[in-house]
Amino acid sequence: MKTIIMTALSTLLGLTSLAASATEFQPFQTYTRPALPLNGEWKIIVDPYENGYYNYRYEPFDQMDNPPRSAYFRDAKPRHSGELIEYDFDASESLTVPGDWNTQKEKLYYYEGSIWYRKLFNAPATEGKQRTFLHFGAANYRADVYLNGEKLGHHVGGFTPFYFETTGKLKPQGNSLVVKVDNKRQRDGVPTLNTDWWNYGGITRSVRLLVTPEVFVRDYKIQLNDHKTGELSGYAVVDGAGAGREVRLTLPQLNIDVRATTNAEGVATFSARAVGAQLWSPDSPRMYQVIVRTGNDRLDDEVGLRTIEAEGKQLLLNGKPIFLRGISLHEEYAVDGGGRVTSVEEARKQLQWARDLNANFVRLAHYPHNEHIVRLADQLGVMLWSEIPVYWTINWDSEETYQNAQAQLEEMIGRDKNRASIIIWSLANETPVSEARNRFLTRLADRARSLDSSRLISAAMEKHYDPENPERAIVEDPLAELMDIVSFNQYIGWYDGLHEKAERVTWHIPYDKPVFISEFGAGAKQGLQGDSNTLWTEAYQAELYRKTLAMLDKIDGFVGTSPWILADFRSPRRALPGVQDDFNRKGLLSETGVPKEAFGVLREYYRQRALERVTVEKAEQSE
Ligand code: GCB
Repeated sequence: MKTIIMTALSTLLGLTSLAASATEFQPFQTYTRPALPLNGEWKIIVDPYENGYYNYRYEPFDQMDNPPRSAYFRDAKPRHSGELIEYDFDASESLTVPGDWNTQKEKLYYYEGSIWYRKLFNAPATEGKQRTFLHFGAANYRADVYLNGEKLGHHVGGFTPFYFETTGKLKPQGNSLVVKVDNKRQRDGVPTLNTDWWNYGGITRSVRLLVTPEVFVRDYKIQLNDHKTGELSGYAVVDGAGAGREVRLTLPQLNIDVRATTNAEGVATFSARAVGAQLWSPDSPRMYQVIVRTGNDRLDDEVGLRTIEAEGKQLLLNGKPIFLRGISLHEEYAVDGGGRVTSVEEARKQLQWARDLNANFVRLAHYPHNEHIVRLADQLGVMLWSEIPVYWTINWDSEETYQNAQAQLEEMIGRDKNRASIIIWSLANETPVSEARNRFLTRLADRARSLDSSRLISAAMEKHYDPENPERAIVEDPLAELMDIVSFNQYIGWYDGLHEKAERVTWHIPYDKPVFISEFGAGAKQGLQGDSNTLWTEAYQAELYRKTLAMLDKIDGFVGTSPWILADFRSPRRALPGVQDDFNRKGLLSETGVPKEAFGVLREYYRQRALERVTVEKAEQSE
């Protein structure tokens, strides 16, 4: 039985009302739209006590009818020599946007709290009824946004986009945009207090000002439903229109040119047939131009067409079995002391490292990464796993936490649903089994399926041992029933015995589903030589890779793996001086990109895997 069930397009139409505030996020496809970038230098005030936000009775200024000029978002200057204003953005220091604050100033390396950002800008020229929107790629973790002293809204969640309409709110010159970014970790947050990555704060992705016509194409989706017939379906969401508006979808290279009419929510649905389309795959990442038009608005994009299915224990890309030669990745580029990835070039470098490993698949851990890397993966033919930071010990009992996780899921899918490279949405990582957690993740899985029927759903689960046989590993979790692919992390040879244990362990995975090992690994300090039984040496890590890969090869239904991890990454949990120094050392590369011995082991394993597939395909062709 195919585990992908087509969901009626009508269930997608929860995504339709007008964009008003970031707290009611409706997807907005902005990447290919022209925009005024508001990147570069922003003035900042570091505010650990949130003095610019609360008065001395701890009452928030932005909830007062007339916020005083001492509120930092008023961006005030003394009007006369007797006016007391205890801040001054103009005279303050600066940070670069996009970017984390931790790696830009030494004093902010460990900072967790609020920083106020301020940018002055002139409005772009607009005509007639054109509309304007301020769009943020991401800010970690909570952002409160103010324009010319007025609150536009706020957004929670560090890795997904948000935006506000600013039509009628811009002055021709000298607009003051103030953003309070707060990265304090929260027990009820997503993620929660405890993770294994650096809590980089700041406006970490681009800020852009978009100008659109009064009525414009805010969002669209196109998907290939059947690789044999070329049947496509999709929809476009028109903002500012009610029913009866014509929308035109064109894929010129496929001679597709269809028209549809919006319903009362501004949604137009399409179906079409892609005759003779070349399907997207890692070997041939063919992209097709897409144009969605309404009135004088036009959204340009490029998409790959592919199907991905789980059938029994097989994973099928365009109907053919595929093995995921993967690697996990954090959104970090620590070369030259850097932190979060901020540019296309850095994202490209990360994918290039993955390709040097002969990988065809990358797990973007543990939160949605920047849009650059997802789009580059489309172009380069790298399949992706994208996940939300439902990690370890989220507060499963809190409805607010659930809504937060669901919003992040919707924002992730909303942004990236047209990217052929993404084949798996992952909902959670290493979460402890309980009734409350099962309920939480069941709801999330239902939501993900209702938004997107063209991908697989998974979650990184865990193994346990048979109480009667400590070398019989079992993957059994009620969550597995809900998933299209059974994925789990395991650390035999690191947190669980030494690498020789991998030679003895057998696996019991009682599902008729593909099996994916989403993590394994060992720490090694690049350059540390020694024997293969000594922890932290390159030799130990390399030996662990050899033994683990041999073990995984014996698992029935093994369709791929994304070992942990491509490059060493910062984590405050990693304190060991001289070895870790704030870095998780499970990278196959050092944080600056120098390969360790295990890099070569995995590269060779993947080379063989790729060759085997070519051999099978050749044999099939000659049959
Ligand atoms: C895991 C986590 C990952 C950690 C890794 C480790 O299981 O999913 O986030 O960084 O182990 O190195 O311990």
